[in-house]
Amino acid sequence: MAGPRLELRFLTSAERLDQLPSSPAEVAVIGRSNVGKSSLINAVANNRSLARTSKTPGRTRLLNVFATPGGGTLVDLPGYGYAKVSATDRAAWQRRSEAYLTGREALRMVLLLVDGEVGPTALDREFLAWLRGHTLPVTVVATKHDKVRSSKRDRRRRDLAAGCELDPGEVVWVSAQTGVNIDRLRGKVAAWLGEA
Ligand SMILES: Nc1nc2c(ncn2[C@@H]2O[C@H](COP(=O)(O)OP(=O)(O)OP(=O)(O)O)[C@@H](O)[C@H]2O)c(=O)[nH]1
Ligand SMILES: [Mg+2]
Repeated sequence: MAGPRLELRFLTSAERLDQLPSSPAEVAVIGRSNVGKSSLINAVANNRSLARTSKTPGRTRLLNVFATPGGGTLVDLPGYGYAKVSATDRAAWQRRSEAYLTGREALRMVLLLVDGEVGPTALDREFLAWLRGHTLPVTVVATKHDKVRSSKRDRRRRDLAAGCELDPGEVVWVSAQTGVNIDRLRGKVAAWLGEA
């Protein structure tokens, strides 16, 4: 594959903010369960077996941390919105995620993943509003570009962006499967991590 490289290796899994390693710069990947967070990390790193992906939603339960040779980190956060999760687990997810997002000093960018075929959902919009309310830096990344027919993509892109209160050009729409726009996103991630 052409374009910039971003070398990432698995560093650790943490349950809480205070268990995370120190980092000079961090990018967090967050979104609905099954939206394609782990697949996206693998695509960006060009390594299919880095982050565990699954057809079963809710597989990623910990904060999985990946690091570049320069020390910058990428964090794969547990997904939200999975119907079969108990109210107690949901509350725990919210508490942990909010603690992480508001307490992580190294955080340079939150990549909010939205399913390109269906999103944003009500929960995505709620979460985006919460991020903006806390003035956290956020980039909306739409996933699963390959699942929308090319004749429908312009419309879908506009609707998705409008649902996020963004201009269509502000949303990066990728596919972990075909690699569309992965180079572009990789370049951005590298810059946020101070690798570019
Ligand atoms: N067609 C297509 N399928 C994708 C794409 N990205 C992910 N998927 C599929 O979507 C499912 C979920 O992908 P994951 O990467 O495990 O999703 P996740 O957001 O990490 O899920 P959790 O860890 O459960 O929150 C898997 O079956 C993937 O193969 C994509 O770009 N295109
Ligand atoms: Mg995952």
